[in-house]
Amino acid sequence: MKLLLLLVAVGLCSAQYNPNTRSGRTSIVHLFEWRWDDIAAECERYLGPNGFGGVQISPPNEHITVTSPWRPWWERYQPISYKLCSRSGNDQQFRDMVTRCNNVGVYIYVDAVINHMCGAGGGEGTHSSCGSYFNAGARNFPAVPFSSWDFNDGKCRTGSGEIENYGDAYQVRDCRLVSLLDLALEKDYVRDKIADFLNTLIDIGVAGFRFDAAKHMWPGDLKVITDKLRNLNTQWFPNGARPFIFQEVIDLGGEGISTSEYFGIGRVTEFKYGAKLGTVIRKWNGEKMAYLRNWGEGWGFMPSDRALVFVDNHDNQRGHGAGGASILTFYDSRLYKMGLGFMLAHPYGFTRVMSSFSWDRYWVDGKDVNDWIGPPSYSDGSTKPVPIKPDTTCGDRWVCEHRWRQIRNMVIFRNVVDGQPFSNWWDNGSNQVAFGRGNRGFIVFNNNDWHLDATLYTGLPSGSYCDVISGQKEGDCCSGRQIYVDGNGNARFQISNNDEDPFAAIHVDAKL
Ligand code: AAO
Repeated sequence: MKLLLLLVAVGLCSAQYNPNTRSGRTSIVHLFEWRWDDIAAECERYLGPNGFGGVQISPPNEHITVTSPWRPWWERYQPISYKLCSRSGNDQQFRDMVTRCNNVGVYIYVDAVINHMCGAGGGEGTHSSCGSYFNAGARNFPAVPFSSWDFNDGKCRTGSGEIENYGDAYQVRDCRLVSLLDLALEKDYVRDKIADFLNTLIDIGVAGFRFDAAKHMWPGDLKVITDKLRNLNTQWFPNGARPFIFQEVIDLGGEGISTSEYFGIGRVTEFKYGAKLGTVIRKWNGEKMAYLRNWGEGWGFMPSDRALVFVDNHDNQRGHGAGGASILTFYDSRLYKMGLGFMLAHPYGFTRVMSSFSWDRYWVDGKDVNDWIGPPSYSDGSTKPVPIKPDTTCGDRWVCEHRWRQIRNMVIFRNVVDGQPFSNWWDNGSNQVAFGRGNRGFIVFNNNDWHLDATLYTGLPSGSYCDVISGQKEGDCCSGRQIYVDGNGNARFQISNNDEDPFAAIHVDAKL
């Protein structure tokens, strides 16, 4: 009995850190601004068959609509109510997506915007995605309902009512982030409204949440809210399964708030990861890939089992949020693929892949003034579907990084090596490095300006393997280069610095 209680207690403690992905699926993809109908189809035709664990979706609840003159992507971060109609689709489409994705073992993670409602200057009217009336000036959101009692206006102590100094934790939590009306999460009424919203999503069948702007909410308030959440829907998840929680807390060091304050609630975004990895792969500040030998906690990151990691996100790929110019994106595709390759091969953290839409960047004084541009859309502002071309890539401005062969195959690599230790590191003291994952996978990078020709110990069983970066195993054939591992586990790798992708990866499921 004691043992049972202990197991239950351990289960409860570890619960919100567990992504709930189906066994053998180890990454999620952020299908930024995709419509629910397209996500449902993508789960069935692509994500399920290729081993993706889940999808982070854009905020599903009612949001402001901004036409100035075109609709920016960021309107979805300005809630008007918790009704499930958004630029991505309505309530029925949302439910259909969750059911269809869950049925193929790809789970849905909701971007939950619960820190605030729309901006103070959002005006009055029904310019909202379900047409609900609101009045930002009067703090009136009748479709929830929230009124002026439910906001932090009286609590914030800066003159402007805005966050003025990120060194002051009180300002960051009690004042407005870029004028967004800050909800009073210490009020039971507000907490209950938010918990009701999240519980509705849980009952529909979602597997977890990204807490947007978690840094701007007191950890104690988030704890009370998460304690009100129900277990996941047992139609798809085990009895007692808790929602996966990952919190957006930007902590590059040197501010008033640190990520560790949030470990009691769930996982936390590790923003140092993409910022540092970008610096290393770009070889800025004297960084070299050889220094990645102790990547992870050794670089001052949070504990691996608390971290949600990514190369770029929807903010820092366009200069919002944090990370700066070092962040790698699809615009730097060659380096980007290497960054993703490294992240997906390395055991640190729970990994999220970004899937973007492109826009025409236009730099004025070092800032991209087109950073607001929304997803491909029709003249009435509604989002266009994602067309799939015969070569399996996406059309329009949908980038679909998750469908790039190199990235998709590394998502599979991570599944194949799941649970295996980081092993057999090699480097040339510069930017040629290699490492394995136990006896199941091995990866080699050449980020130097010269040829790599090295015989390395891989730890893999002897045989011929197909490199899943230059191609992949198709039946008994390999469409890319072949690597031969000898009876001692050694293999010769030759990677030119001029290769389309200067890295190679092999794993036991790509053995010929
Ligand atoms: C839009 C307009 C605003 C307008 C507002 C209301 O752009 O002009 O006032 O509407 O009408 C998104 C967009 C916003 C948009 C908003 C609402 O990004 O442009 O505002 O929707 O529509 C902070 C937060 C972080 C946040 C990030 C963007 O801490 O939570 O800003 N990310 C999330 C979402 C994001 C969304 C929101 C939150 C709001 O992912 O998409 O906004 O729901 C420092 C701090 C960070 C802070 C950054 C940026 O970072 O540490 O916490 O992020 O500043 O202000 C170095 C430092 C690093 C520093 C960074 C930048 O890297 O090391 O610490 O520089 O200075």
